[in-house]
Amino acid sequence: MTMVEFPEGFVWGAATSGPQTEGNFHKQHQNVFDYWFATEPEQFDAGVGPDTASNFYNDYDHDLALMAQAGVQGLRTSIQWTRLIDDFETASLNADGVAFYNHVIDSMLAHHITPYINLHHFDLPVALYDKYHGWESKHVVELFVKFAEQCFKLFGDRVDHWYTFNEPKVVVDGQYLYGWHYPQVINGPKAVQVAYNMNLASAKTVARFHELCVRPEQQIGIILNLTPAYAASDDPADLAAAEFAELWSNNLFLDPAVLGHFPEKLVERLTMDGVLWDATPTELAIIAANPVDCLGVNYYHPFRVQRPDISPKSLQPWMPDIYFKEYDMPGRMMNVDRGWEIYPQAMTDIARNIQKNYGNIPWMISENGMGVAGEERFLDKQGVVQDDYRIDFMKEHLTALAKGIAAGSNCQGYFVWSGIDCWSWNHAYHNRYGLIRNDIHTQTKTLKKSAKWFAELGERNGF
Ligand code: BGP
Repeated sequence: MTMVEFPEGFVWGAATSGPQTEGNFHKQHQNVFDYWFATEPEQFDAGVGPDTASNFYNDYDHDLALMAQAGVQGLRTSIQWTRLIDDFETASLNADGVAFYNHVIDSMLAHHITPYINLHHFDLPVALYDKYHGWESKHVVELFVKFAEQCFKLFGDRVDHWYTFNEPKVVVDGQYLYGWHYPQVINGPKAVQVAYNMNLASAKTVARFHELCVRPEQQIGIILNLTPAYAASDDPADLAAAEFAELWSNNLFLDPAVLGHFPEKLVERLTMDGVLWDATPTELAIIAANPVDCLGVNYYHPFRVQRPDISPKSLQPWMPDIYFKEYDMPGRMMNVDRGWEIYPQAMTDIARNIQKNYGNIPWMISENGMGVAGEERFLDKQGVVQDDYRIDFMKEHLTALAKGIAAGSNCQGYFVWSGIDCWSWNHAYHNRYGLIRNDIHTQTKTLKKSAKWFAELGERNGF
């Protein structure tokens, strides 16, 4: 009996990204992660970098065939700027890159997998960091739009669903605040400018998209990691911390992308602190005139916060942490391998927030999934990973999502992270997320138990 049902036409998909799957075969340029691995391999789990990843460059047709078997109806992946473009200033094309992405898109269509193409997944070309300091520069904004324009012209005949960025907030946090990602700059005011420049780049890309891709079914969105900020208690100091955390972590990208303007309270606060971004009236008018058509939401864990324990003056230069501190809720359910709290209820809260405050814009879950270490432990005699924990994780999150949809939220799909075990940023291959196992020593790929479950989920449109 089907107990949790989804609306007709709901898309059951998977998500991956270029830098985490392709491998660096025939790639002209390095992105920031390629460069970081080449210079500091010790920053990556077991010293494993993205050079082979899951060998998607060579194995894409086979991978897509397996994903089709796992019931994947749509695949969200990304085009690497460093693979498609030869000269970043002019956006001249790399012939091998063009051929590769053409083959991948054609192969997806041949396997009845709808392409959802994202243009940036943390993978800034390192040359643009060296020359212009990357997203700190408005010139890089212009270069990104030129790259996007090439993608629309080359692949817009077959691709209807596009995204400007994946999790731009992670670029702000990882590259400019907390040192998780190269270039490990720790500087709040620069982070603020980077956030603004990425919002501007997204709006300019949306504008260009609407000039070039005019079929009514063509849409462009942005993918945000919308983690609701929950206060540790009802104490006014904790509530104030959660209010700022929500503005800084979610509304900073969500409001300009969907509503066309930055949240007033955040602008006031940054102005008071003397760290507001440099923006011109013309740029703000571009942001106002070019909201996205749809949203992708990545959700893994909640963001719990409490009052900060540092005085504003003690942090120089400015850091957003003067307003909040992360909080580990006692008794929380954990994914111990990844160190993330498991809290499915947030799916309902996200759905409600989009419905209530963002005009019920069409959206989908563009990533959700469970990363587990040492999955060989769960191989059965037939060599199938018995990943019941992953099935349970999806069931719990889908149940909470279905509640939001039943209440009227316009969620149109669920894309699991990930289709096939892939390379992850700092953690390399430590945690596996795939519906399909990848033995990285032999590059042998096999369906896990969750893949079969996922295929049934799509057939029944529920479970
Ligand atoms: C998201 C990224 C993905 C993926 C995922 C899992 O933030 O968009 O690229 O990596 O997180 O996280 P991790 O790989 O760090 O375990």
